[in-house]
Amino acid sequence: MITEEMVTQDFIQLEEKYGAHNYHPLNVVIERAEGVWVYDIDGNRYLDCLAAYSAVNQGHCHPRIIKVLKEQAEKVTLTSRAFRNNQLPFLYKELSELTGYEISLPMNSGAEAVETALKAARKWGYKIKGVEQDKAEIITCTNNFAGRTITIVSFSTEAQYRDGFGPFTPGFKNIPYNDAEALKKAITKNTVAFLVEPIQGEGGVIVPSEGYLRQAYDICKMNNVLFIADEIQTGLGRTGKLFAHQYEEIRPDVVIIGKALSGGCYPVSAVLSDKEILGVFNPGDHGSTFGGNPLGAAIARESLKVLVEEKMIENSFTLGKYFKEKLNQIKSPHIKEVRGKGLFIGVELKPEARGARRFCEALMRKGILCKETHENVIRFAPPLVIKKEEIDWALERVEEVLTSV
Ligand code: IF1
Repeated sequence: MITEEMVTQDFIQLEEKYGAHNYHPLNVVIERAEGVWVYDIDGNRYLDCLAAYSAVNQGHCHPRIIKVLKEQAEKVTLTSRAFRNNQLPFLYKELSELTGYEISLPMNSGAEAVETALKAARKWGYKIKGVEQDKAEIITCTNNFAGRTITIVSFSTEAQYRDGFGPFTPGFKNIPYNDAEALKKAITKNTVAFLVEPIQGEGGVIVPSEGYLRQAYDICKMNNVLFIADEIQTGLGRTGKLFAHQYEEIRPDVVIIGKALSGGCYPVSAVLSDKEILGVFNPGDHGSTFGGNPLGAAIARESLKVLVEEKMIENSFTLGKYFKEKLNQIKSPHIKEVRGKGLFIGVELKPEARGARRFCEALMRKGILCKETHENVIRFAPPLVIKKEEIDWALERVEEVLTSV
């Protein structure tokens, strides 16, 4: 019976009946969200400590972004790239001015931007570096997460993400994360790129050793190999800087962004680079129906503006440090390690805690929404607009759960 009076169970049954079961969500049915708070159909309020995997850095339904969404939606939403529109040129310009990269290529999902970067790297390898046709190799790290397409899961080391989806795309070589020596050994005359997350998100908020990204970057430079930073989750303020790679004073050849590029209001992703690399694309080489559409471009422009103007990056740095310090002070028999940068924090539990899921369920009952990653890690990644008193509110409950469950 589909009516306004449906209860949580009714929504769950509809999903179970008519939807593919490719997720196992917590049983909370969200109806409304604003800033760091989400509200379920019964009016219960939860602090969102996932922020849609860092797609909602600016906070849910940011008023300035919603206003632009509404205004643009009443003008024109999609022109296709067969014609031009009056929003995309400004997004290009503002992305270049903000990030220092000469040009960008807009797509929709993060995976599409990753695929775009991989295509650019291969074509750059053949046309500029001079690698033999169809011999290009790209090095990636174990425990990576870069999306769900067949090519991307071809270099995943997570069995479940690959199971049943073969045959896989050749030309990828995996090395251990945080091991510069392994990178040096893996490079051959056919290597065109190294794709790496500055902090591995899904891998369990794995922060590499100080200097790792710099060493890897230098090795790439010495071997004329493109250093590609996947900043889809770590970028746009999440770790307390505009990009997580900026903790190591490097300038990747290519930076991939997505998620918070649109403040969670529309799928917008992009590949940032310079003319030498993205210039390998000629008209007709690559594209997407929605890539660079005026609605997404207008939303992305405003999302970047509020991120900077409302000092969300600085807030992530300051309150992330505070959040992590306080989490470290919790005396819990379950905590193995607290790690992360800015408001990108992972609390790893000991194996005897028997997995993070039940702690996330207990936190949900106390009004906090988190998501476990890789079994034993609770990820705390709230919107970057969170206030200190909201973190204190959360810490009280996190301490209760981690000392009582
Ligand atoms: C799911 C994970 C996070 C990403 C990085 C590319 C992409 C992602 C570093 C692809 C996307 C999302 C996908 C989403 C859950 C979430 C996720 F748990 F899957 F791994 F964040 F950690 N690079 N991550 O994190 O971007 O195509 O999704 O826009 O698949 O359930 P996308």
